[in-house]
Amino acid sequence: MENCIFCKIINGEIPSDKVYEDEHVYAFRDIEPQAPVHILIVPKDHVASVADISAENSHLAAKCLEAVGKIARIENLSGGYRVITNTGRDAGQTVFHLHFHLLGGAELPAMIVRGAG
Ligand code: DGP
Repeated sequence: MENCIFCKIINGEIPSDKVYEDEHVYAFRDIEPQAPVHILIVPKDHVASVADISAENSHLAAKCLEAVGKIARIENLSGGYRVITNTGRDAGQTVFHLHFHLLGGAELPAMIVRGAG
């Protein structure tokens, strides 16, 4: 999609530190890492967010989630990791191309989904 920064990364217009790629998925290191390992896993086809997942495109989200375990093994995240997807303004989504943050490599700090921590 025109003017989508992640589409430009996927098609090579903008450089990225790629960690994994297959037919449907592209994964690269986040430019502002919030953990020792912080990878963004995105579908190659443009979907704006979880709110836009439908019966027609849900296989793209599934392919991203299938890639999570593979990438975690590549990155040696045997101690565990967190997967986050921000959806919409209130959640802090800044790039409107569906992406899953894969965070790990250390004990992660408390976040809202972890309750009192
Ligand atoms: P979110 O706030 O959930 O929409 O996360 C967007 C993430 O994308 C944020 O952690 C920073 C990252 N990001 C934005 N622009 C670039 C870029 O050009 N390259 C890379 N590698 N990451 C980017």
